[in-house]
Amino acid sequence: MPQAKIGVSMLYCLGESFNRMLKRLDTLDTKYIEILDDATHDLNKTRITQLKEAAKSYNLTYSVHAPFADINIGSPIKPMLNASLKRLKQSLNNASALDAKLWVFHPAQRTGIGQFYPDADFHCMCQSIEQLYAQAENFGVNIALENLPGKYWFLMSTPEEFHRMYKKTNLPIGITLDLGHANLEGQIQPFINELADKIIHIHASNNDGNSDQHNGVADGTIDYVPLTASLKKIGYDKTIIVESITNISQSIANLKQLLL
Ligand SMILES: [Mn+2]
Repeated sequence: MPQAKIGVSMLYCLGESFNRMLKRLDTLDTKYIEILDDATHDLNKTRITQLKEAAKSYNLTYSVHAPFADINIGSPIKPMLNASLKRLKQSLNNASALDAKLWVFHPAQRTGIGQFYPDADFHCMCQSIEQLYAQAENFGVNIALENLPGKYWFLMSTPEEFHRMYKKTNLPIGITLDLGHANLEGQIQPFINELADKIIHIHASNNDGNSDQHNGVADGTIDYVPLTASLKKIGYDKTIIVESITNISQSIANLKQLLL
């Protein structure tokens, strides 16, 4: 039986120093770790060396979450778009240096002037995706685009938008299915039904269906019992990362109990 690989994102300790986060790596009940290359935990040569040493000591496998603060791959303002792409390409380079198995990134966010340029953000995003994909191929890094909630002005909140992006770019790019984000749109099951073969990574948290709370997996309106049953049904054997900011070890334990 294929089994999902349960891991954890270090997002929950972003408010702590990088060194404090580093010390936590051997205390977690999993070997699959997602590092957020942003803010206080942004990567550099020294930190990559430290993380690689930790991976060797504790037998860890990394994925890297791209920076997302003030990043917009669909920005209509050229200097801003270029700054985003520059930072993202640097992060891809970091993921490659870290031997990360996957690099996860966010789609475009609508802007206050987007309504005057219908669809410009979508087309700009597709061009950015093409650039990032080419760069990732050069670095030998696998990448996956994440679904984000439409209510927070993001594109790519529904399976239809992913179908449209595939049609436009014709790239075999994978999806990171964020269950919490999909819950805000009532789209969890549609994603699993329509795009099972594209989902190569999952972010697991929970919420009340209204705001993106990143609660532990047991704390919200997502019922993980039928959800994990449907993941087993499609033979999902890739990574599922706890991306909550509370109840970390309980969430890992819950997923292990449901999936393994
Ligand atoms: Mn996520």
